[in-house]
Amino acid sequence: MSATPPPPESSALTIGADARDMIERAREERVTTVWDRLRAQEPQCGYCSLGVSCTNCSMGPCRIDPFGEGPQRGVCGADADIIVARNLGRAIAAGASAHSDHGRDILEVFAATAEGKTAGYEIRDETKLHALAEELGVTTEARSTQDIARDVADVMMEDYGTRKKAIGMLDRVPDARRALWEQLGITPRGIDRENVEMLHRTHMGVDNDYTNILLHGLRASLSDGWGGSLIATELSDVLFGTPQPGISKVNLGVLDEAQVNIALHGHNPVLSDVIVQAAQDEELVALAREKGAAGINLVGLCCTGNELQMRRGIPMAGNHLMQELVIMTGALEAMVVDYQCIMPSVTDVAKCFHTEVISTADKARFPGATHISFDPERGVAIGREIVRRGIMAYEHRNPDRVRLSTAPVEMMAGFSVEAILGALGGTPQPLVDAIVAGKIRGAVGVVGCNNPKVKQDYGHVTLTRRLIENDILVLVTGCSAVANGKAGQMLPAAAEMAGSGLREVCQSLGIPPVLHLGSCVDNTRILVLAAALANHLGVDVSQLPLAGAAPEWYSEKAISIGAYVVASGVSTVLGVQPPIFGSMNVVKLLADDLDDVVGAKFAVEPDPERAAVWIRRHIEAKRQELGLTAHDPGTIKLEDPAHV
Ligand code: SF4
Ligand code: MSK
Repeated sequence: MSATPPPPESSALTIGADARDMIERAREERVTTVWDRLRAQEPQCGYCSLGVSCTNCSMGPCRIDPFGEGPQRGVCGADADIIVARNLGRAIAAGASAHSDHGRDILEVFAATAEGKTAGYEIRDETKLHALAEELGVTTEARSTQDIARDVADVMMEDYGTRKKAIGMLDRVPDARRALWEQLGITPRGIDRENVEMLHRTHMGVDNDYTNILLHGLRASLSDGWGGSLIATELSDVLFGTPQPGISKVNLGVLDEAQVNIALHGHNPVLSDVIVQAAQDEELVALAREKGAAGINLVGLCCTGNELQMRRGIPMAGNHLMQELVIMTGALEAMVVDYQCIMPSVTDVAKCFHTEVISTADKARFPGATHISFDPERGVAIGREIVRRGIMAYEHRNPDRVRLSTAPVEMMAGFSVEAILGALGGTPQPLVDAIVAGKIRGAVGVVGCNNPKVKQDYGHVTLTRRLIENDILVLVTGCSAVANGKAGQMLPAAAEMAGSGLREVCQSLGIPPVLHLGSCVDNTRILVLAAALANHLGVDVSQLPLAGAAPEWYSEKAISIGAYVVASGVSTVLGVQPPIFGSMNVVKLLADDLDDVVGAKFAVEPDPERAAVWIRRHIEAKRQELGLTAHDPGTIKLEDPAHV
């Protein structure tokens, strides 16, 4: 038997000094991390990687031989096209459901707040509430905020289980795109409906046309992007405040050895917002001091962290692959989790330290964690109870086991669409002028997760850097925002890294060349901005010099995001291969034919340098089609022989 090869150097796994240090510590202390578990799984199943395995019924499981020598049909007769399309359709439905259910949870708290039945919540952005009410046809004149909020909640509830022909916020979409969706039969009718229908269609013996399944996949994803996720974003702004740019800090160095450290992890801001209130409670601060700490230090992880960072300036400890490593610092008293992207392994790592993992959502339980059930009627009291537990855990910290070696980095966060338009003087025209003049060639949303198959943050940071060097404005959300923040690319001073045109625009506005638009549900902010730009110019979104990228994606939510971005007219590059390559028909449909159907398509390119070339070519082609021929000073020459 051959000996197991040694694990790769930590520098091959991540570009972060903070992450490298903790990976090495984990090895020294024999604590298993995500990278170890990935190695233990390798080689991963080739059938599943190609998307040609199926477990949809008990006549299976079945698999199609990609080399054409073994079975070409499942027991029911499904071929590779059907199986790949069904698997992808179900992944879209799962991702869209996750985001949309998050939206529903916020909607329920919003509705209860309108009824005066919550503690610790209020309508913080009345202007936005009024704008939403007008958009949704709710009368605002001579009515109280509570009455308006109650009606807005009712209308939004209907978007989930509606009998209408279309969900409620589609008037933001350019007319040409709306007409196209109608013609294709992919206008989202109801959020729950489209996802339930996807599960129905992909049951054995229902939809056996891969094109038809995938068209419905676009519809399901649109119910997320223009429905559930958009509700999450809009109501979070109404309840917790619409973000405005502010300076915060990022990386593991935001943990403070002298304080009680509590990490807030997951996606939903409803509980974390009241924890922020509780952490300022004088009685609890006094208790922390009594226990010997200098105070209470809240830090964020993943998208709950993004929500808090952009509204409250709470520092960000890290993105997806940092969740085990933050416990490895030995300085974390409590990790409070809500849902999504929380590895079940965090409770195992926590056992090696004094950290208490506290789960809070009844739909997301973690064996080994303390469960404190979230109830908005007792929001503040629950927030206090959680903070108190963190303080009590501080007594068990072993100072000799604390290892914090990295200084935090500053970053700017909080660019809501309202903040961006505000910086531009209330209209997209200055942005349009800069694009027409060629100072800004176009804009790209670089979004999504980390994946241990990719060197952590390398994809996000490299792609973003090449784009800004080439005068392409970058909008980031989710884990990409954390990666770029850690790399120092999200401060106004980072304009120095940009090409001359983008640099000039950023310096005149005092903004970074990489703008933080928020959490994963806030990808809707990118959609809304793109639609506003298209409406301003009287064109469709697909005509604009825009692109999307998810260099390190891992989750089903990212598949839904990619699908709704493409269905909205923005071509998107994926850095991790999706499980579709077992069907060349599906690959051709998504990477080629879709362009003729929705004016946008997918590409897969693991190398961020080459992905930057693909995007540059795409953006310059869009500019040419619009007749924008201003001088192109880019550093990536389009005639370079790099192909995607
Ligand atoms: Fe096999 Fe068809 Fe059942 Fe899938 S649905 S497991 S391909 S028999
Ligand atoms: S947290 S969905 S790993 S971006 Fe939104 Fe990060 Fe992806 Fe989760």
